[in-house]
Formats: sequence, structure tokens, C-alpha cells
Amino acid sequence: MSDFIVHGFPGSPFTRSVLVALEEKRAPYRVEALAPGAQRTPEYQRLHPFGRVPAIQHGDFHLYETQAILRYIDATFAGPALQPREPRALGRMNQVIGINDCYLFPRVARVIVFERIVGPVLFGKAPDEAAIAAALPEARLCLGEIDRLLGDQKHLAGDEFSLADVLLAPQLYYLAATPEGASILEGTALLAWLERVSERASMQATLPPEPLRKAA
Ligand SMILES: N[C@@H](CCC(=O)N[C@@H](CS)C(=O)NCC(=O)O)C(=O)O
Repeated sequence: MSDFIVHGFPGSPFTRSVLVALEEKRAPYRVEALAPGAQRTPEYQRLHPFGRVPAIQHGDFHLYETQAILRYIDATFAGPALQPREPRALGRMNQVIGINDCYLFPRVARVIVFERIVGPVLFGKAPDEAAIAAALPEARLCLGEIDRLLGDQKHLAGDEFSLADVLLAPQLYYLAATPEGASILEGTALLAWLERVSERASMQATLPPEPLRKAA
């Protein structure tokens, strides 16, 4: 049995990014699926004091924060390198990761994806249209900027698939399935990138569970 354990919610985009990185490396792992609300228990908060997913255990080593976990996976396991060595490509990768963590996830995906997909599918909650409308300017800014940075490159940090793609693809998978995300992404290079990256074996092997997958 593998000693690499991923604690997370099935369907969580950050958890999926960790699984995608492990799949890209062909590293063995097992998933400990958390029940809804379990992130707030004292037991889980010993692994992640901020009560978020994912968190990992690798033998006696514990880590949380997705980008830290992704870098750890890349440094630990053999297989294709997921971080470019060329300084400008590396800078671009880190920039896109920063845009996701500081703006796209907290101000856009956490609102629009939650209100349109997670809330209705998992909690039977009606979407808060005012919250969605308030997130739209930031959604246009984030997606427009990532699309501009992608330009005519194959991947977000250049020609090679990198941690920027690993982090962003699971987020945009859901966002593109909302009417708002679909309308902003229509006809963009970013949408073509998402379609390309979604065909990778690592993305296909980590699809969300059925109710969320159907909604997306
Ligand atoms: N900065 C964290 C963010 C993780 C995060 O927000 N995960 C979401 C799921 S995708 C979560 O745990 N939500 C549960 C909650 O907010 O209670 C990371 O990069 O790992």
C-alpha cells in the first residue's frame, strides 16, 4: 500500500491538481476522502489548521497548501519535470499560480462555481445571483489576463506542461461549465488550451465524481 496519502474532497479542484501531478509522475498514492464538514474537525485540523483541502502525508512528512504539495511531488518523484528550468518560463508559471491563488480562486471560482455547481448539486442551494454578478468583473479580468499570458503558447508557461497547467486546469474545468465562464471563454485560446489539457490521461484519471461531473 502506498505511503503517499492525499486527504481531500472528491471533486475539489485543488485536490484534483494534486492527483493530476501524481498521475503525471505515475507515482503511487491513495486518497482519504473527507466527508462534507470534516475539514472543521479538530482531528483534521491537526493536518491542516486552516481547515482546507488538500493535505498530504508522505510517510512521516505532512504538508498542506496545494502549490507547496505540487512542488514537493515534482521534487520527490521521477517522471517528467513539471517546472521549467528556463527563468522566464519559470517566472510565468509562478505568476499564473499566483493569479489563481490570489484572485481567480478566492474571488471568482469560489463564488461562481460554488453558486452555480457545488451549492445546487451538493447542498440543494439556489444560486445567489447577486454574488455571481458581483464576481463577473474579476472573472473577466482573471480569465482575460490568463488568456493574454497564454498567447499562442501550447501551455501556460510555454511549450512544456507545468504546474501552472496542473493547478489551473481543474479550476477552469468547473468555471467553463458555468454560463458565465462559458461566455467569457468562448472563442479564446484559453478554452482551446483547456480542451487540449483535459484530454491528458492525468486529467481523465481524476475526473470528479458523478453528480459534479454531470453538472460540469
Ligand atoms: N490555499 C489553499 C486553498 C484550498 C481550498 O480553498 N480548498 C477548498 C476546496 S477546493 C476547501 O478546502 N474548501 C473548504 C472550506 O472552505 O471550508 C490551497 O492552495 O490548498
